Amino acid sequence: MNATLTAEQKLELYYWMILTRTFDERMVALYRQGRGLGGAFSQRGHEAISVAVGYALQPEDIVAPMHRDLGTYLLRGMAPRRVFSNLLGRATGITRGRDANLHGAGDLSLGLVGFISHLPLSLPVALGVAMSFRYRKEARVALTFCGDGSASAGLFHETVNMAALYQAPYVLIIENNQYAYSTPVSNQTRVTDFTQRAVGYGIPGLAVDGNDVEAVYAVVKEAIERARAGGGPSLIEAKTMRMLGHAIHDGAEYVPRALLAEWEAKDPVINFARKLVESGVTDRDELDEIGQRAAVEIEDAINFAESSPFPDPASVAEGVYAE
Ligand SMILES: Cc1ncc(C[n+]2csc(CCOP(=O)(O)OP(=O)(O)O)c2C)c(N)n1
Ligand SMILES: [Mg+2]
Repeated sequence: MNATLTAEQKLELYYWMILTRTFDERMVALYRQGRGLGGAFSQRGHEAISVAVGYALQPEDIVAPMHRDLGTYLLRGMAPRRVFSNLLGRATGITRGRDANLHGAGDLSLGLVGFISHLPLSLPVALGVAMSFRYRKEARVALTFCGDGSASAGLFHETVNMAALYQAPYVLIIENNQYAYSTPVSNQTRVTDFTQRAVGYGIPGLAVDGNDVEAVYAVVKEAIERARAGGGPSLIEAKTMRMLGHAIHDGAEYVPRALLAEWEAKDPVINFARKLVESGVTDRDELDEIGQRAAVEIEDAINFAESSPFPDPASVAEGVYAE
């Protein structure tokens, strides 16, 4: 399967990467200024994964993202205005002010299953979706994410086993960002090579540099198309680093500074920009222009969100259950 990207596609990927990064930076700044509401989970460091996945999926596929998969939300067509409004608890947000982060924020018309806070419950839910595609003989794929920490939960094993047994059109990305809150991977499991788990269930397990958007795209695209063609599920471990704390309140003092510096040098957005220039795909001016476009879009989203109303208290009982 040929996953070669054209120059135009690479620039598109860069746009989504910088849009995701800019959204995240502005979100963090807003919270630090006391303009946020509730908690906020920075995805800094995860851009290549969430963007590549969003890019590799087809419109008919279904994805159940986690709390650090902002790029996937944006690529599915979730407008920055809607996401920012959600973070600020406004009536114009995805959950109409019911939740002030990305938890539960889905939209099935965009093929997005809302993130389920109880980890890793998105895994069996996405498997249910994949099984429905299989029963209906539809050439569609369900993809979901799991953290290095969530991969220790019992449901992870039950779900992967069942997906493998029934050869479900299912793709699972383990985002190994080295930490689960303050717990490093080495304190979580003796098997720190997560692809080995795939062996135990008889499905392909592939490791990929989660900071290389083109590499993630190639691996994920292949897994998606294999699943679509009836080839069954895949487990992909994308290695990256959570560059900030677990959430906005967490300064992550427990993360060695040297480790962060090591990963800072592998920044997925900066390195992709450099690669695009060095390989002659584009020049700095064009990248700056794309960055400007992203900045304008995000400022518009913030203005829209901050000037949007909070939900009417009288509507509190509306939309509590799935409609
Ligand atoms: C069942 C359950 N227990 C605890 C939590 C609280 N919690 C939220 S995120 C998190 C850490 C998850 O780590 P990981 O799976 O590695 O994902 P990351 O946050 O690193 O992306 C914890 C313990 C939860 N959401 N659900
Ligand atoms: Mg983690």
